[in-house]
Amino acid sequence: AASDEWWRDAVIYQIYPRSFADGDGDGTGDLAGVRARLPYLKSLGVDALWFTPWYLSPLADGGYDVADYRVIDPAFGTVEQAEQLIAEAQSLGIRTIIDVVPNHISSEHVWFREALADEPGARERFWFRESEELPTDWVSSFSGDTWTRTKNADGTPGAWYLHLFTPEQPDLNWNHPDVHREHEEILRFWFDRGVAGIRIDSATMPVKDPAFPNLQDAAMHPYVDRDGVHDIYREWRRVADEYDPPRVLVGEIWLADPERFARYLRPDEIHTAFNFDLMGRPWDAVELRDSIETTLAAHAPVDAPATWVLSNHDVTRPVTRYGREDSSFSFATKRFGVPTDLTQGTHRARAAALLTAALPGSLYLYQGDELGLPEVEDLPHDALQDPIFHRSAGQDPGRDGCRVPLPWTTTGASFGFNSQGFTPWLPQPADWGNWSVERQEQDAGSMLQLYRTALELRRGFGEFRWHELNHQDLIAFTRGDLLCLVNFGPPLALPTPYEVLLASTTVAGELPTDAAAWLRPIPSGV
Ligand code: TEU
Repeated sequence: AASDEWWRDAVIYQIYPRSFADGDGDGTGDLAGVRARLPYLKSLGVDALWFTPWYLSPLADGGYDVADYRVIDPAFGTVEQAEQLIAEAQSLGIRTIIDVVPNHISSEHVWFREALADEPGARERFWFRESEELPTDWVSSFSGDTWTRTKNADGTPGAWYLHLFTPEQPDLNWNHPDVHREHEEILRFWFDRGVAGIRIDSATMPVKDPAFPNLQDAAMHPYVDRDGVHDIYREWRRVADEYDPPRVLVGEIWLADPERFARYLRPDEIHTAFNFDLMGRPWDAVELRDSIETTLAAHAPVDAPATWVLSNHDVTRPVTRYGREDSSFSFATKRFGVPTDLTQGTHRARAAALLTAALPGSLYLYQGDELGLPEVEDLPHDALQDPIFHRSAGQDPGRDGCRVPLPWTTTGASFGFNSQGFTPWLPQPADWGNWSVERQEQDAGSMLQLYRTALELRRGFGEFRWHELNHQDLIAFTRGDLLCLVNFGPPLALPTPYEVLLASTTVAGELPTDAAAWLRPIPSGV
C-alpha cells in the first residue's frame, strides 16, 4: 500500500535523546521529555522520529557503545516507556526509527566480558589477534590505533582486540553465526514493539578482510564497503519484510562512489540511505547543483528515493558551517577558533532549508536545526565528553558543540530543557534563549516557522525538473507548478508574474544574496 512506502518522501526528525528534553529533571534528556514534546513534533509536521541509541550504555561514545539492546538506558527510561512513546507517536501519525550498531558493541556488553575472561569460544565473536606487534596499521576514525592489547590473568601482555572507533567499542566478527543470530533477534525485539524501522550505523564497516592486511598493502579497503556486508542487509531485509507493514532499513553509508553507494539500495537490501554529499559541498550554486544531479543519478537505477541531510549529531551545525569561508562539512575542518559570520550562516541555512525541503525524496532534520541553532564552540573543555576531543589530545573540538540541550523557553534555569532547573549534562550558552522554541513560536519570520510552513507545503509537490535559467549563481528547479529558486550571487530581480509563496527573507521584487524562494505563477497573471 502507498502508506507502506511512507519513507519515500518522509520528513524524519533526528532525536539525540540526551539533549532533546528532560522529563524527570535530572539534567539528562529522556523519553518522558520526548513524550511531553510530541505535540511540538506533530505541529512541526514531521513523519517519523529517528532516535540515536537509547539502550543501556556506559556512554563512551554517546550511546554508540551498546551494552544491552534489550534495555533502555535508565537515564532515558524503560522499555515499557519506549513502547508507550512509540504507540503515542503512532497515534499522532508519527513513526519511530531506532539505531542499530552492527560494527561493534560496548566493552561492557556480556559478550565482551566473556571474551576478556577468555571463556571458551567467546573471543571468536570479536577480532582478537596474538602478536607482539600491532596487528595492522589501521587508524581509528577517532584518532589513534584500532588495536588495544589485553592483559593475561598473570598480568603479562595478552592478545590484541580490534576497535575501529574507541577501545570501549570492540568490533564484532560477522563471520560468527552468533553475531548474525543476535542482530536478527534484536531487530525482531524492536520490530515486535512497533518500531517502524532502523538506522544502520557505520553500515559499510562490519565486514573485514580476515587476512588483516595493512592499509598500505591492501589492494582493496580491508574494512570499508566489503562485498560481504550485503549478505547482512539481505538477511535484515528478509526480516523487515516479514512484518505488516514492512519495516524500513536506513543506512549510514559514507561512500563517495555513487555506484558502490547504490549497491546498498538494491530492492532486497536497504530502503534508503543518507546522502552526505550535499552537506560536504561548499555553499556554491555549481557545487550544490552537481551534488543534487549526482545524487539523483545514483538513485535512479535502484528506484530508491534520495535522502537529503544537512547535519546530524556528528557534524558542525549548518548555521555555523555556512557562516564560514569553507562552508562544507568535513571532519577535517573541525578545529577551534574558525572565523564565523552567524548572520550569513543563518541566511544560508534558511535557504538550504528551503532547497532541501523542495527536493524530491525524503528529508532528515536534526533536532535544533529547525531552530537555527549555531554550534556551541566555547564549551568548557572539562565539560567535553566526546572521545574524539580526548583521543585527539584536544586538537579536535569533537561533537559536543552540536549536542547542547535544546532551548524550549527564552528564560529559565535550563531554558526549559527541564522544569526543575537541574543543570543540563552539557552547559547551555547564556544567550541560548534567543533561539528558543517559545520565542520562535511568536515570530512569523523565524526558522521554526520557515520549516513548519515548508514541511506542510512540500507534501503536495509534483514531479522534479531542473529549470534552466543559465545563470551560474542560481539553482532553479520545479516541483509541479512550484518553482524553487536559490540565489548564490548578487540580489536578483524575481521573475514575474510570480507570487512569492515562501521566502527565506521578506523579498520585495528581488531575491537577496544567499536566499531562496518558492514561487508559484499567479493564476491571473496580474
Ligand atoms: O558515525 C560513523 C562515523 O563516524 C564514521 O563512519 C565516519 O563518519 C566515517 O568514517 C567518515 O569519516 C556513526 C555515528 O553516527 C557516530 O555518532 C558514532 O560515533 C560512530 O558511528 C561509531 O558508532
